[in-house]
Amino acid sequence: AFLENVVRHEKFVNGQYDTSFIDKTPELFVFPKRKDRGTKMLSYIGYTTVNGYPGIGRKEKPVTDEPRIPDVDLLSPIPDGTKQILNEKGPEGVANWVKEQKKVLLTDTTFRDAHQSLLATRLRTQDLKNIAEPTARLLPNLFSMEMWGGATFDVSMRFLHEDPWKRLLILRDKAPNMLFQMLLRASNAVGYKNYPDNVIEEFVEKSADAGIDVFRIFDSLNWVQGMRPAIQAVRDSGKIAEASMCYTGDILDPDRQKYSLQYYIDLAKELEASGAHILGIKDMAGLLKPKAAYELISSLKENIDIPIHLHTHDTSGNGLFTYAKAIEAGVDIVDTAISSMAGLTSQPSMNSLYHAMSGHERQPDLQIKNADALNGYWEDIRHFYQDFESGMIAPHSEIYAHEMPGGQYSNLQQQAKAVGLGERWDEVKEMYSRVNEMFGDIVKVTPSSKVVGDMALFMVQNELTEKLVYEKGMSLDFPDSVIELFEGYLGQPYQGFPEKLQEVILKNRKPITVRPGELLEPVDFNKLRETLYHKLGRQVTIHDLISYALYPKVYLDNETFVEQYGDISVLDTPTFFYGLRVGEEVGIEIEQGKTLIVKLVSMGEAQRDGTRVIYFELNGQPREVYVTDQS
Ligand code: 3PY
Ligand code: ZN
Repeated sequence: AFLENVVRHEKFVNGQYDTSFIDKTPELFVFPKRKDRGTKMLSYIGYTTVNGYPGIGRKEKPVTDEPRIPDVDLLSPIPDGTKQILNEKGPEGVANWVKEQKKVLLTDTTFRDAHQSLLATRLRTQDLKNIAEPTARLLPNLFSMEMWGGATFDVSMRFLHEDPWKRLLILRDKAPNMLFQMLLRASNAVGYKNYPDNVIEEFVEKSADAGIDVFRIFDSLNWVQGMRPAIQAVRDSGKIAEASMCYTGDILDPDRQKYSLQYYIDLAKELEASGAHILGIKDMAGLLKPKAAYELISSLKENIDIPIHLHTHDTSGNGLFTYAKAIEAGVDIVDTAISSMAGLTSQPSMNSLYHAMSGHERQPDLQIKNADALNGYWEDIRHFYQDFESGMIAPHSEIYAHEMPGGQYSNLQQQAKAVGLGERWDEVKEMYSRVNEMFGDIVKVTPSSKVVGDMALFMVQNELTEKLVYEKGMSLDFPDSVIELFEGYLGQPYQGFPEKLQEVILKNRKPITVRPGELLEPVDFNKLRETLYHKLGRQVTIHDLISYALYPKVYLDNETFVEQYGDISVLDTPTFFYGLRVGEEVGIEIEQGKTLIVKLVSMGEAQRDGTRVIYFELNGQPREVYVTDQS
């Protein structure tokens, strides 16, 4: 702090100093008082109580129950699971083991895609941590738990003010018997654009070290060339490469044969040849109809040797029907979620699938009573996040028209609200499918789906029709993401870009056709470490570095936030989102054995400048914080 004061001093800056400068300048010895953890915490609670949480706004704190954690004996050894098979036999050993199983295997997506799809990815680590060990003990027969990747990475920093790496390490510790699975957007890592190859390599290696076992790798345009570096990096790390093809269109529709059965068979063979241990079918919007699933899986089984893992979303309500047909056709693993976090834009319910397969020789080996016991916890937890629900309460068969991924639905809805289009959501959805056609019917999954969403929002906001886009296009400033897609920076779509639209969007820019990774300069991690060290004034870990390399602004904004408010991941979720009610008292365990008791005593009126005094008790002592009322 002293040196900071010296170098900031105007005499120092202007070079007007001599050796007596320090002696004669007493203000150098006045150090800013660092706020203690308690004060930071009160500032956050005060601010949130007055102004609300982003995306929720100022709102009465809902009445919720303490989540029901199933009774498990925490002292007995945790039963072995698939993680032990990987440790003993390696990735090929796991793939062989999967093929030997007669019964269909299950992945539990509750910790990732289920809440990404139902609750705008807002599940906090604390709520995952509390149920991770019971899950590991109660459902040791799962193939894997999908618990990282996709949108969880940026959302944890951007909105939850957490470190995504810590989540991985914490959960890893609680569930040592489970294969941990993540969703990796190939060269887009866990971001929305292509990164240099060495960033992908570093990310995969460190994720593997921190505990990821199965990497579901996909490219948002099904461009295998863009997936190869990620597949190789996973193989090099000794983990399981589940290379995936995204399912779009409808193989049963004779009028939509751009993405035909043959297209998927060829793609699957290419992925197998590229080193996949498992083939993933990523039906991100839930478009795979039951008969199509039967035909697709049967044909793939004839054409490839590696096991097949099917992922769908239950948006249409047909998810279980699709799974039943896929299971009959020989699919090896399917993605499901715990019932109270299943259905609609999420995965089909694991509990329901178990019952649906009663009497069938491939019925999953699920301890159904245990799965039911976990249900209660998630039912309670979901109430904490009620303000992030999408509002979809019934099967939504329009999905076959707009083809929006389940993971995007609630997020795009939030984005629409944020730009004032909340009331015009139906129009946005309609526009989304128009944009898809304009783009030449592309695969829509993060990040290509985000580009389609951005373009749809842009067109609705600016009252543009397709015709107007062509007429006025040369004078329109299209969203950056749209320009990048058409420049080729997300890779190449199957059968290329529509040329006329590409010209209108790119104007004088020239598109690329090579893999973006061939053009992007590698990141110099040593230099980056120095830059970040100077920005933060502390030692930085490799995890900090990777987060910063992927999301420089989001990462730094979060650092500033944490500097101001401290580690708020320790707050209980209702308090995190809504603050406290007057008179309410909560205990906050800021570290093991150290608990702050916080009570909101009263709130002063807003002054002319918007400031309000919030009166708390902290461990019984009166404390005040000043909060700016933003209303
Ligand atoms: C993601 O990439 O986050 C997805 O879930 C895509 O479906
Ligand atoms: Zn999904």
